[in-house]
Amino acid sequence: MATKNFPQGFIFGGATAAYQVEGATAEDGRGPCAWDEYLNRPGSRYHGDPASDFYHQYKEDLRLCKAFGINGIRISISWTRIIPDGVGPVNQKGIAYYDQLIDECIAQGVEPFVTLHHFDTPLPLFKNGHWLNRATIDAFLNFAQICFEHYGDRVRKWATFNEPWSIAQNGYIAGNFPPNETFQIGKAIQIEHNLMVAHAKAVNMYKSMGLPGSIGIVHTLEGKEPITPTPENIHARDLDDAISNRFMMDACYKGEYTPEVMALINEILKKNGAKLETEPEDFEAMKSAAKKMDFLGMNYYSSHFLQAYEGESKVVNNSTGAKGTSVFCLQGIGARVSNPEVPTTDWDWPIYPEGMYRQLKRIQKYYPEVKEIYISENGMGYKDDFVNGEIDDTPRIDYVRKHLAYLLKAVDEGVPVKGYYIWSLMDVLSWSNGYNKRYGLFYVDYETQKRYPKKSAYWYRDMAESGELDLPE
Ligand code: BGP
Repeated sequence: MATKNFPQGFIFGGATAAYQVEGATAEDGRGPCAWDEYLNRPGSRYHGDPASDFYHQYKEDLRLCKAFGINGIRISISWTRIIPDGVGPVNQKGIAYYDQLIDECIAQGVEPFVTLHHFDTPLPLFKNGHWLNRATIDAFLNFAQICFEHYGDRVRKWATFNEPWSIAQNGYIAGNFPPNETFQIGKAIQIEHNLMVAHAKAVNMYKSMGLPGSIGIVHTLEGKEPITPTPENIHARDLDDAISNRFMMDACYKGEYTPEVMALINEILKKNGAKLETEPEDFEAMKSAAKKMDFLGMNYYSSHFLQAYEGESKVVNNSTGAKGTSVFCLQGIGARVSNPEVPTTDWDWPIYPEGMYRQLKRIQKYYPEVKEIYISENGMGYKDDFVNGEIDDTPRIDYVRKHLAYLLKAVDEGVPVKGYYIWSLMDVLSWSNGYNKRYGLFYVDYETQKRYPKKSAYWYRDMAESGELDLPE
């Protein structure tokens, strides 16, 4: 089998997020986040406990990382462990937990990549308007400052936010994240902007503190392609690309909304009877932060195929793995349709590895300001079969291998990708699907919380140790 080398110093990572792995939602003074209330509502199919019990088992997970050649881990800090009400008194037990976790990462040679906000907004702030309320920005900056002060001596990679677009889209358009609103496209754009302001101010604060690490953001940058290259479908692609990707890439790396992208956003706003509110100081913060950005974290799972669409918004979320049940049509934007030539997961996510390469090349073209890129999430949701303690997840290996082959092609062409964090390190709670959608290198038996390496874990270990990818046929 032909092989290809990874660049020297490449990070072979595994990704997690606090709420999806820690469990222990009521321990040691942690306050509730929006997801606690949502997943504890009557009729909820699953809860934030036990998740993967990382709160207690992080040492075992880091031992497994080391044993399997994994030299980087994405973790996030639960805001309500540090500040239980979102604002106000600091919880020393929360501070101590992340102290120990970060120290253990370093002791095991597994570099922590720390995200400040991975969807888990404190419940009181959420109830008070979430990211539509600018007071949440100030509360976030206070939380960020505490984290930088406590952990900034040891953490070398910080991300302000995970996937602002998912916060906006899933919470206000698709309705499968709290607050479960649907088709509020104007609110979603306003939230994107407010998150960009919070991000920029946090970057500026970090850079004023003289700490030794680097800072960036994690965006979900799904590919956007016209289903057929008609001018109407290409325009639908451009609209979806603007609201999902380029609006916030502009904010982070150019420090402004470029006229081309803003024209597309204005078209979407107009067709949805909405208006964006901004302050002059927002742009001062964004301009200054853009020059200081050290890296981009890019999450890539899939690409969407766009068709022109003139009707009202309608969305059906496939949250159970019933293949072929998704619908996603947005007023003023377009319809995401299935491409018969592209396979999908059971949750209807198109599997399109070439899309990762195409997206990396688009970043190289449109955002030459981006100095370093980490693929901060990529992986395959799968209903793994557990047979006598063994898990043969060959489809996941194929998925990752194909994406990595395209990643290395982009590297050959000068795209500065420095690492890859598979989603996920171990099986975790899936926000809108629960526990039967598994992504991990390590299988978690949620009854016993015992970990079992999957076939993919051994494959990943051999690749990390050799620094070579066995290329797909
Ligand atoms: C990303 C999130 C992760 C993770 C992943 C898989 O959007 O950053 O937290 O959940 O998607 O998504 P899902 O669990 O919905 O399959």
